[in-house]
Amino acid sequence: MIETKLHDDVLELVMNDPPVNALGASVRQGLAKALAEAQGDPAVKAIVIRGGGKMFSGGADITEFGKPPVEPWLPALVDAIEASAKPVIGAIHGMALGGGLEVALGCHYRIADPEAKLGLPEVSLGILPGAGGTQRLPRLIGAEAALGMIVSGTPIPASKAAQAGLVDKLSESDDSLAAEAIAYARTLETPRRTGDRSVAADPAVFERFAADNARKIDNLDAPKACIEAVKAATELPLTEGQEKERALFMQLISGDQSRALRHVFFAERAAARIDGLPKDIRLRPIGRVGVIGAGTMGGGISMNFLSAGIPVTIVEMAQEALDRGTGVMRRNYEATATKGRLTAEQVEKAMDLLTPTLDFDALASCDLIIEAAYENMDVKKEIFARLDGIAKPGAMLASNTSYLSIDEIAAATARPQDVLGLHFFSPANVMKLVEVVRGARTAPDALATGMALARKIGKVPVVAGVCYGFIGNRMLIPRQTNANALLLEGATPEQVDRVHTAFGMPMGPFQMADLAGVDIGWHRDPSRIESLQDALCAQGRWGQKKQAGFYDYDGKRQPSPSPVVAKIIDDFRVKAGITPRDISDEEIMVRTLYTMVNEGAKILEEGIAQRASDIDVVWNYGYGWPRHKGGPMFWADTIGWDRIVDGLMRYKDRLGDDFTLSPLLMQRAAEDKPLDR
Ligand code: T1G
Repeated sequence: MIETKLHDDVLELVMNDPPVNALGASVRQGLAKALAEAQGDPAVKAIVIRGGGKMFSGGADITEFGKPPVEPWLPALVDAIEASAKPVIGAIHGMALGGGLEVALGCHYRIADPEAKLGLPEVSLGILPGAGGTQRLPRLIGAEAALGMIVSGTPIPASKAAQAGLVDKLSESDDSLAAEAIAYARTLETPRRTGDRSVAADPAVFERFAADNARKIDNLDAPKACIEAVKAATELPLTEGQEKERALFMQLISGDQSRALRHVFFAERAAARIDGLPKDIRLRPIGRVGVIGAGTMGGGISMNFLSAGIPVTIVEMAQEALDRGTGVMRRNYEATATKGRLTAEQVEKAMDLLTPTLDFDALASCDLIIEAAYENMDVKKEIFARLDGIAKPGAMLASNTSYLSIDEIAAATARPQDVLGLHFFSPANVMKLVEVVRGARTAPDALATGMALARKIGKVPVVAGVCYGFIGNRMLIPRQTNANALLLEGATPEQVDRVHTAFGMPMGPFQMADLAGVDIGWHRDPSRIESLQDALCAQGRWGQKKQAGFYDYDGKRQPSPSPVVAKIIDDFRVKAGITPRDISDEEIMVRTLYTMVNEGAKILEEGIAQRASDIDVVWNYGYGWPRHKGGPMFWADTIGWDRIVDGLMRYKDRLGDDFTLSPLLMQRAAEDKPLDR
């Protein structure tokens, strides 16, 4: 765990606990022991602490949280490093995050590889730096800069850390870091303890910071605690400030929000695992990707691969559509460059990898072909039948369908083993989630390749089985059905949406319908009016794109309640003989959120999702479920499955004739056991 090497009079301590040198008990014990021995060793004049493998350290071992603490605690270890009578130098490469950076902050000096990143991401786990970070970082870089790092949780590059005074020296490179650290240590005679410093700040700094960030940190416990802890650093000596930090840390770590955020952290990583598949399964090489359709989805999908340096052949039926699609892609890249997140060269490099063509046969050179055409089964089957005769042997054929059966599409080919779903979420070049849909006959290596490729292009992939809507969109069905029914029974679009946004969703069902397009799935016959959607679409109320949907929109796409929609709803009520009634927010919650959880339990029972936490990942990354509530299934665990069952039973008569309670959900309520354990 801790490798010690004596270089003449400099002792090098190397943390070796792959993959991230998490500061688990054995690493802490090893560091503490080596440090203590070095104090009494006359041969040692200075000490260097370094990380083995790919980084300095990814922080405290999150898997230890919730278990009985094992000595030495991390704060005590950091204090011991700072108390060393001999100079201690942190040599940072890769990443120094959380407790890892706090170990470096306990060191008297810091040297870093120019490519290294330093950060305190604890806030993203619903906690705060609990090993002195909130007290030492402000003493090194000032309160305001420390607030920014700690409350955002975003790592900074070593070059910026050096400018800020967090890093004392930059090495020539990663390779020379170790040797340069030893040489640097020889130039240092005495310890320089950060804890001996003080830091002053106008109290108004903290109020202003909280006010400026109110919208982002509202409803969240950890950011507020971070601000309080950094403020304490400007008012208290180190030890008292550390006591304040500890108290805040202990409050946060046992709270629901931190439990939920840690759940999301591990759930995302668990989703990458495909049960039953060998970890070292041989992947198919993907040198070129073909995309069929240059519309919103096809263009967005293509951008993911181009940005990852993977050439794309994009096919359309007409030159005008092809030109429009490639034009949108270029404009998207240029917009990103305008924000400084891309250079002009990077834009050109990405666009140079794009081969737009009307020639369907050009797809013969592709290793993966993604169909992003019109959401119609006949259209898709025709395309896949045609692909079957063009694509090279072993090429993977994927559909971006958001609901339809991959098995039925695969049956249109003679190579069902090469067919899978890659369901991107709109806008495809932005949203992280990809549902990787495994057909009954999808080959394991094709599935594994789809998962690995999704991660390679920066996505969060989740395996889904075949059913209507897979995981996410299938759970939207009961939500939307009940939301529409609630409108007819007396609720308004804004009331239903407000229940969801107050819960923490970025938008409610009707705001989402207006954004995505009310006309999705509409039969396009304005004379046929059988539903609210039909009525709205017949009047051209197709959503934001038409400045009118469930809401009216001004020129800046700002929504306002629509008297026209209110009238449409009233007319429907009269026709259906419904007398509107007052509807409570609680009823809306049960009928639109509890029903989603019930559907999630069915998805789990049917094996459509591998595990409950995968369903949470889908909702976190595909629909903006508030991460501090973990995800639909984690949230149900938190509020209690019995409460879900009770709520659904209370409104059973209003949930529609085809509503059934998931047996798994009832079983968990009876046993009061979480789904995944
Ligand atoms: N503890 C335990 N396991 C960890 C871990 C950690 N800190 N970080 C990563 N892992 C596991 C991860 O679950 C995965 O496991 C494997 O390592 C590879 O991770 C007192 C209390 C460092 C940027 O928040 O952000 O310090 O799935 O796939 O893409 O103030 O891991 O293979 O079984 O993510 O190269 C603060 C969390 C902790 C950083 C590397 N630190 N980690 O990314 O690999 S709290 C963090 C990350 C703290 C102190 C407080 C990333 C990474 P498996 P990976 P990666």
